[in-house]
Amino acid sequence: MTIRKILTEPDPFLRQKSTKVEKVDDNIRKLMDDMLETMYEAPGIGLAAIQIGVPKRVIVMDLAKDEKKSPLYFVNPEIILKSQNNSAYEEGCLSVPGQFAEINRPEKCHIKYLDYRGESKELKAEGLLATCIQHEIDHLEGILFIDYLSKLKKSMIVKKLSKEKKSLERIVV
Ligand code: GNR
Ligand code: NI
Repeated sequence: MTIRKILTEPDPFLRQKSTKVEKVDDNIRKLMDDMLETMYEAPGIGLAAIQIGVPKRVIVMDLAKDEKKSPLYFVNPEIILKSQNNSAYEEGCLSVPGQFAEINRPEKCHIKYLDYRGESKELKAEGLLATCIQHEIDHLEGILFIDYLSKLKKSMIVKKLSKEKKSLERIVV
């Protein structure tokens, strides 16, 4: 398994729409293994393939609070039902480092996806699981949580991240 670099805003790659996986083969499983290791190392509770520069509809997650790992793998996830009522959750994103904001999303959702073995599955999600799945599926469409903020708040965050990136580049070069 390999730890891969996580892309951060502003990076045009993060705005790309990811494409459907035709078949869950060993290459896709290797991608999921790398994503999981990268996510644990970050650390984060979810990661979409586009965040490591691969525009495929693949997501990994692990919401376990204790030491015991319980990885979740989602290939070609689709939301098949959303609850009418929303709930707010303080969100963060590995591609938007150091920034957090309350985001409103449907409280519950049902999704359909392929698992690690390529088998078709359905899942009823609520709470943090529902929030995280919707956050990750947004990544597959090129959407970041800061897109839901006011223009002003979003532009302040993007400006800050651009500055941080520029000063980092200066050190690296
Ligand atoms: O690590 C993460 N935490 C988190 C917290 C609240 C809502 C969503 C998330 S996902 C985020 C990791 C990430 O950026 N996934 O794309
Ligand atoms: Ni994210």
